[in-house]
Amino acid sequence: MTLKLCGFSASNYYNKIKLQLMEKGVPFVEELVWTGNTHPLLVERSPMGKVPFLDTPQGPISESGACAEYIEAAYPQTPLLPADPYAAAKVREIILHSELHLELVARNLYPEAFFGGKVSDEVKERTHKLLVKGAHSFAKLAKFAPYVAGAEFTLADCAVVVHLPLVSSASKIIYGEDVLAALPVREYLKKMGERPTLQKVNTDRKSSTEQMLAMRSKKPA
Ligand SMILES: N[C@@H](CCC(=O)N[C@@H](CS)C(=O)NCC(=O)O)C(=O)O
Repeated sequence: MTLKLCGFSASNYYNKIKLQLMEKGVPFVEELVWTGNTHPLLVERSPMGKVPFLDTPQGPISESGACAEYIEAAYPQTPLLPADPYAAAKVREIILHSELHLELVARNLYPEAFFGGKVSDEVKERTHKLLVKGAHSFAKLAKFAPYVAGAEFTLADCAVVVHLPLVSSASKIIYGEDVLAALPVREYLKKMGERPTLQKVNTDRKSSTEQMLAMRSKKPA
């Protein structure tokens, strides 16, 4: 059975895994699964109803971190984690940091930044403090030399290349300033944008985002 990546291409966590699979040359198929529902086909495979999840020959796996580790272990070709345990831990540290202290924090702003909703001033204020702290500490970990964890393309690139643009644009829209402005994110994204794998992810992301926004606008309020 070919590995199946389930979810939709507008999702950054989905794209983190899609990029990993393409960079490694692992054959996979995509199953379009939207979220925001309790369809048994979704929650039986992803208990939180989130995407992405993988359908493997042995069964489903949810949570992108668990999916990424499974792919590295099951498909050792083109490893995206260093063999050295310390170097591998530093890659994982960047991924966790970018998700726990940047992307998941910025996510509080998405309803207003991207979906025409409203976020309270209190949430905006608290989120700003956390984002500034997260960005400061991310700057201590990220190398951008030229890849985020150093000289090699790793799993950390698969994560930050899809998360950082969302953090930057949400903060620019809500606060009028980019909380990541002190980091060379623009140059990094430009360089990464030369990769055909990321170009494919971005093309699919754009059409999936249009589809998602069209569906949302048809939903009754
Ligand atoms: N911790 C999860 C986060 C995944 C996530 O939040 N996915 C979003 C799409 S980008 C989602 O499924 N949202 C729908 C929901 O939370 O119900 C992971 O790493 O896979």
